[in-house]
Amino acid sequence: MDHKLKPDAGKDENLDVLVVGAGFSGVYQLERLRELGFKVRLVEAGSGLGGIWYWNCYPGARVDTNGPLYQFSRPDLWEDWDWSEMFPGWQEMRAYFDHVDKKLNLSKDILFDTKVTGAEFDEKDRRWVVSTDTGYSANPKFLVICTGFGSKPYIPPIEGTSDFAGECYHSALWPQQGTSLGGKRVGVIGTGASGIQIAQEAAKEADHLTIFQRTPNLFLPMRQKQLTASDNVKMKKDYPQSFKRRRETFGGFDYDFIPRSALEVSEDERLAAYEDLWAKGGFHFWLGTFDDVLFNEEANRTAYDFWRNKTLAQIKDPVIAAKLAPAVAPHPFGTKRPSLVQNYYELFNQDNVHLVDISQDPIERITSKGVLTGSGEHELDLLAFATGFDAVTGGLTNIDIRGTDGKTIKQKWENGVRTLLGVATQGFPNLLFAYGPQAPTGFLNGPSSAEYQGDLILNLLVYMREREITRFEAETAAEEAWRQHNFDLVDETLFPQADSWYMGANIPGKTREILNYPGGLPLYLEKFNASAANNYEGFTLA
Ligand code: N01
Repeated sequence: MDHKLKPDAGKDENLDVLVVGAGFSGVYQLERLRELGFKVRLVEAGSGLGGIWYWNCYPGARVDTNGPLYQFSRPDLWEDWDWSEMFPGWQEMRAYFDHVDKKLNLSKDILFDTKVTGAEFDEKDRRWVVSTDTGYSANPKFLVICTGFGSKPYIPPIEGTSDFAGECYHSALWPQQGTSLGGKRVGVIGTGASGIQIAQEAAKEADHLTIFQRTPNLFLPMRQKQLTASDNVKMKKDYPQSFKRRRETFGGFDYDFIPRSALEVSEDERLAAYEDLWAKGGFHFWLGTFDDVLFNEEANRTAYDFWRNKTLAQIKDPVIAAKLAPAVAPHPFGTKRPSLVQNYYELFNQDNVHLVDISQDPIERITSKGVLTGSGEHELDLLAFATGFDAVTGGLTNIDIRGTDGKTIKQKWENGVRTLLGVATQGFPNLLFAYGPQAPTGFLNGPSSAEYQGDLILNLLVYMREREITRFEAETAAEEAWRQHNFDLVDETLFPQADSWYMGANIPGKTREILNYPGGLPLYLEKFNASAANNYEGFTLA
């Protein structure tokens, strides 16, 4: 039986909370708010749960966190759930969300296929007036936006795109019914996590694959593993410890940086440590490395050199190898998210795979037949834009959310983001956001954020209810101080050197600034809890 609510044009007049978005954060909010006795509804633009895992159904879309940590920590949700792979694909993530839905009976409180288009704060009633594209509206006391870091796809304005006669999709807007790559001439623009995952699948079946690379990205070995029932039994014994450990680590994983400088150990010791991290796979070589690699250029260079040697060894053609792993690092290692690969570099040893270095051979335009670069026309049947997102802020600025002075969040943040503790912004009372800007977000495992940051949001709502407080608003001075704190932290690191989405630098015209809290989860929790312990210092409560 389909127990999903259908989109309707109804109105919810008496909600305590409206949650927007049914990814990890939104689902966590819905379940916990219900449990705490709030009257809550969730609105989701897609037809199913999963958020990023609903939209990103391109071939090869896959988690970059080892599955056991990429799930909710509640035992009743994992006790009878087994993972088939260490790094699950999007289909398995969707099945997982279905499992969670069945267990928690979430869908009965979710309006699917309903996109929130606008929200305005009604000061008189101290309620938000929320509108959607289906006519459904709501007047909740609080609005909790969980649209995530990647809900606004970015398609660069390349001349002629609409002339292309073949299939053309952004990675995050892939057709839900799928499309075959077999026997086709496939082109992929963009070599971030999405681009290389599509490429790895396309190289298996496509007649020909052309990868358009602007900047080499520094990928790490995933070390995928198929999991048996007994692997799952074994892993489950460790789950409680691993989940507990997340709170103590920078990225919400069950491992952390080595508390030593890469430069204070002997070369042999350093190489042995790097070999070990490399062999472990996943993000170990990034978030489990020496603790100055992301801070000190010389230390970083040792990681880059190691990475480069490992990478060059996988590619036969030295000209291609130099484009994928150049002698001069395109950015300090780890300052762009180092996506995980299964066999990406080896693809270039195949006859049907071709790399176009568009930094040297730029795209002139897209034609009806394919992509025209200086060296000629690359004819294609399918063109994938894996060109990323207006990340971190796009999910919020995309909605016409108007605050007390009638201005939108987009207008407020035109010259830089201002938030208090990465969950609220002045002028927008009773509005909270999860996995958004100036919170650990892109540095943090998604489910860890959903739970840890989620609890901070819930605590605030409970605190207010207990004291019959009906309005909160971030204070200007406090959010300026939070912004400065983010800047002070990032200035100590190498992150500002990369044109990454972490820095808002992947979108032309976007303010270049750190968008993800660079202090790690423990410090973030400490700062937030200090405000909470001081009656939510920095918020005006009324
Ligand atoms: O996007 P990206 P993504 N002309 O921004 C290129 C998560 N994720 O969707 O580097 C030509 O990383 C751009 O080039 P350059 C993960 O957190 C996770 O791949 O700017 N090219 C770059 O190569 C990830 O970090 C998984 O020079 C243009 C690419 O497009 C985040 O999502 C899977 C261009 C964009 O890379 C984003 O990843 C997928 C232009 N005009 C995504 N504009 C998992 O594994 C941009 N590019 C869980």
